[in-house]
Amino acid sequence: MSTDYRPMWKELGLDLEAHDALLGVLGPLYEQTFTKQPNRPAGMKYFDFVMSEVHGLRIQELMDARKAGRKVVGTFCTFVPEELVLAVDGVMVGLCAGAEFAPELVEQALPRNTCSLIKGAFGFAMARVCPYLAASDLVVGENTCDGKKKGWELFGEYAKDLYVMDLPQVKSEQGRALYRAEVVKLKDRLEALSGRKITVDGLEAAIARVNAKRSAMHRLYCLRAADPAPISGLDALLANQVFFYDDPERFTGSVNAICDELEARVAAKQGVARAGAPRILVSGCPMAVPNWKLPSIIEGAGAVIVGEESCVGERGTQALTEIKGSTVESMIDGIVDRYLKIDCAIFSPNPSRLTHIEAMAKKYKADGVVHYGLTFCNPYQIEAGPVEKALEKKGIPTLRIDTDYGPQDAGQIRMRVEAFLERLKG
Ligand code: BJ8
Repeated sequence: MSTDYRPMWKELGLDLEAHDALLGVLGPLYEQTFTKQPNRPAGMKYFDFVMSEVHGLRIQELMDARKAGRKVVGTFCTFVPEELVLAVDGVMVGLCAGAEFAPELVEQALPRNTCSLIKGAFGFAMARVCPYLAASDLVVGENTCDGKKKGWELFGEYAKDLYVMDLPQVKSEQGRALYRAEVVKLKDRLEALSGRKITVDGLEAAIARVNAKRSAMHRLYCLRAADPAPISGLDALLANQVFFYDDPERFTGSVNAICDELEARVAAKQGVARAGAPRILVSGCPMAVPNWKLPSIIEGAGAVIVGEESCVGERGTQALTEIKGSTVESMIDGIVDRYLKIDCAIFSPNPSRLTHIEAMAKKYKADGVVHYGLTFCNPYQIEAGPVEKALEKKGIPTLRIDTDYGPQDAGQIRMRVEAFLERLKG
């Protein structure tokens, strides 16, 4: 970081010593994971810059937005419609949850058998090291899995203002009605927070802005179908992660610029791995920054990841929001329809997720699927069994990895991944 942001972090109430310790780990981890990859697209320099300033310049921008009267809304789930936040001229950001921090504090509040993602969110909050949380005027939680649902009852202590959306568990007519009512309640809450009424024009423009971000990602995903793959899974994951932090227009422009470069690479048959390298689709729990453990192991073993069936990936971005009708009410219907296509494992039953995994495996010519479950994540770990069985039955080799954020099992995972790649060769 080129500027001294310590006064800003102090103003935000961060624990400067703990925050320094976090940055001291994050910087070298990023260097070691990303910058040494061979044949990286030149456009990834933008993401290197974003990551180098993820607690600096971007936070400064959020503070400037707040000074200009805009509201910052922090979230942890892809079910919170960004369109509504943008329609009140707000800024939406994903909150830190991708690393373990201050476990001794966290385990005073949460049981040990809580997933790393929830523990991570609490660790960053309790240790006061997440500037995104500190800069958020409102945090929107959501009743998805039991861990998050009960966690929100405690999380309010660490947020300026916490609002919890209810979510259905079943995609039925009643489920849709419940989600729609919750979207309307959130709209009312955001209007009250910002002092701005959502208009037809404002909502239409907001939908177009979020769709543009998603379309740029769709373009990137499609290019990964090429063999040799023009971009690594790690770099594509990074773009998926930055999706939640960056200014929407700047992000869209940067991803489209990378896609221009990747198109030229595909035409010239240039890739990040050799043609014929084993191609892996990763499916399962979301991977928030800096959770790069499993992709590093997979690509370090000589495979290339060609898709992420994940909320930090194609599950989160897969459908565009249709601009329905010409009233705010009808556009809300378009938003509800789009978000209810997200195949999160908290839904029961959840058959469309399997259909999506199969379709992605085919589209990106994956040789195998690695299913990623965070330890103690009941929804994804329970769904992993039937997903594995169904994929194997269709001739798609599948490896199930259940892990947490810690490095202790990295060696064991590496061995299992290597054995899986041997199986793919056979
Ligand atoms: S829409 S996947 S972002 S809920 S890993 S906290 S499920 S115990 S993150 Fe998610 Fe929204 Fe669904 Fe997507 Fe619970 Fe599992 Fe932990 Fe999880």
